[in-house]
Amino acid sequence: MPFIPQASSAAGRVDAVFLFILVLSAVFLVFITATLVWFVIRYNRKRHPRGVDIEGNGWLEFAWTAIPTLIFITMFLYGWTNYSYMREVPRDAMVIEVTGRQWAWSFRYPNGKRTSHLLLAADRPVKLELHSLDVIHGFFIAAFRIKQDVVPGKVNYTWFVPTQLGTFDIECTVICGVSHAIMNAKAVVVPVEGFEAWYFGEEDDIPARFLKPASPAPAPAPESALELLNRKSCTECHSVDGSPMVGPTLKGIYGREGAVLDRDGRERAVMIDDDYVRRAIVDPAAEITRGYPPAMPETVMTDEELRRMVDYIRSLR
Ligand code: HEC
Ligand SMILES: [Cu+2]
Repeated sequence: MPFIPQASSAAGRVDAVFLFILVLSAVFLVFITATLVWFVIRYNRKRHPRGVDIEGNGWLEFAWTAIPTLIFITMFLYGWTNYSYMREVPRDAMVIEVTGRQWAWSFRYPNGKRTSHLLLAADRPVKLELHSLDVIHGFFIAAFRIKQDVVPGKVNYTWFVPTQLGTFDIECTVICGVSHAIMNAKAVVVPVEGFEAWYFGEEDDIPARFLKPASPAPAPAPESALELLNRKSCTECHSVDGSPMVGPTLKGIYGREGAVLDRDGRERAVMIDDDYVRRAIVDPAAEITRGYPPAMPETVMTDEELRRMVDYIRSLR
């Protein structure tokens, strides 16, 4: 019945409370509207040309006070028990640090691994500690029915048990700047063995095979350089066709001269060559392209991936 999968321990509870309040509200909407229409007809002026004073009715007043009070207390208790379930983190939950910044999410696991998507083991509880580096963001996974503000200077948290294998959207729900709409990531739920193989293995960021939807194609084609830029979120801020986005386009910049501001705000001319491109990706805060905000996040990548990015940008004449 739900349109979005119920993929976490919290989902069924949130839906149940929501449905309870929705049905109650619908019943009252019908009841009040019907009473209204009935009164309009029954006490029409044509039938009752003269108004009559009505004295109090003790039982009626008692009923319309007591029944709504009981209903509200039921709503509160039902909501509260489920809310407190969602606030009480089990002790064995894995704690993952989530960082929100304009305009990307990043994740840090207890063993230090950093990723740009959230890889999770099915049926294992996780606690997410939410940090913001700049403004207020909203951490939302619809399929898990969790949503929590991410506030600078404050650590919020949420927890859940992922109960379904699959890939689910992570979104930002607070208008946090021009590129708010691209502040997305994926939550990928895999069987425990797959998670542990990654967690205790060599790979740092989530390997591409986890992000691709399961396809019947027997031999997956090797990832193209553009796909690599997509997976690392580069193309959310950079075009490869010459149009400016949040960041400058990557087309045709190689081999030209560019103007940058260094950490002290001094302007300098640079030659856009391998070294410059490499620096711009690895340490984006060191040199800021003139005319653009210092919005580029640091990205986790292997040396091999970095080499392919630089090669690709060089080839975009
Ligand atoms: C959140 C947006 C964002 C993301 C994601 C992002 N960048 Fe950037 N990038 C920018 C902005 C803004 C600038 C210009 C300001 C600066 O230099 O930091 C920039 C500058 C650059 C430059 C220097 C361009 C020039 O003309 O001087 C390169 C090269 C670059 N980015 C490559 C990348 C690559 C490769 C990735 C993916 C690993 C990436 N960027 C991810 C926003 C982003
Ligand atoms: Cu945001």
